[in-house]
Amino acid sequence: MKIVSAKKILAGNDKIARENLEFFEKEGVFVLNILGSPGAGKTSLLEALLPRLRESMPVAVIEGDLATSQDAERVAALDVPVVQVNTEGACHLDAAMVSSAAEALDLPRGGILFIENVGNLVCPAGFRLGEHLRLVVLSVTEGDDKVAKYPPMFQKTQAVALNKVDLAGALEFDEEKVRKDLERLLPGGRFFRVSARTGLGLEEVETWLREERACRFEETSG
Ligand SMILES: Nc1nc2c(ncn2[C@@H]2O[C@H](COP(=O)(O)OP(=O)(O)OP(=O)(O)O)[C@@H](O)[C@H]2O)c(=O)[nH]1
Ligand SMILES: [Mg+2]
Repeated sequence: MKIVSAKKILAGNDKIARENLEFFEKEGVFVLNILGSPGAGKTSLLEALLPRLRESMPVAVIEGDLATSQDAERVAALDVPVVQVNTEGACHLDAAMVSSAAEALDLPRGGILFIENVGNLVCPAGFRLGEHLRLVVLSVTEGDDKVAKYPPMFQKTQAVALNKVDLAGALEFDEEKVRKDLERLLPGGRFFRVSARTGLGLEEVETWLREERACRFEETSG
């Protein structure tokens, strides 16, 4: 009987992810991997951010879902280049899928490529895609215990956006608890309070993205 260890599969994925990152760097593309539960508001956040960002830089999106092209259609409605990956059952994107999708995409050279991962708070955490940074979208409707209960997702990101804060008043959501759990799991990580619906907090996310891109791709003069 042949047994393939998960470690070997992850090592294979990491190798392709490194190649993806090299390719994106060569092409001048800053890449953000967006993760979070189904329905957290990943696509809604993109719909709110893309029109703001593309005023000054090219943007593009890779959408990951088990089935349908519904999220890609939402992005395409904004006239933003987009490729939908259907994982046909897989609960996360992997680096090879991103490599194929990038080949099919009009690359946003000098701008930002967003990758919306499959909605899932577990599986996508272990699979690097070739991204520069990760952003986990957590919504108040999921409950304030999710950071503590799903640690890998929150340990392997650089930033968390707490979304749907416009609904917080209708829920018993303890934001202090979430902040404390994050300080423990992700010390020094960025935290944004946002509402994709009202636009609250989006300016901070936009500024963060611009700065993170600039510090990697824009040479400092003087
Ligand atoms: N009130 C409120 N609703 C929101 C907000 N952001 C998203 N929603 C709603 O939440 C639902 C799910 O949003 P999506 O953006 O599709 O979530 P998603 O994370 O992309 O979902 P998957 O791709 O299926 O994982 C939709 O009905 C949105 O209108 C928000 O900030 N406030
Ligand atoms: Mg979505």
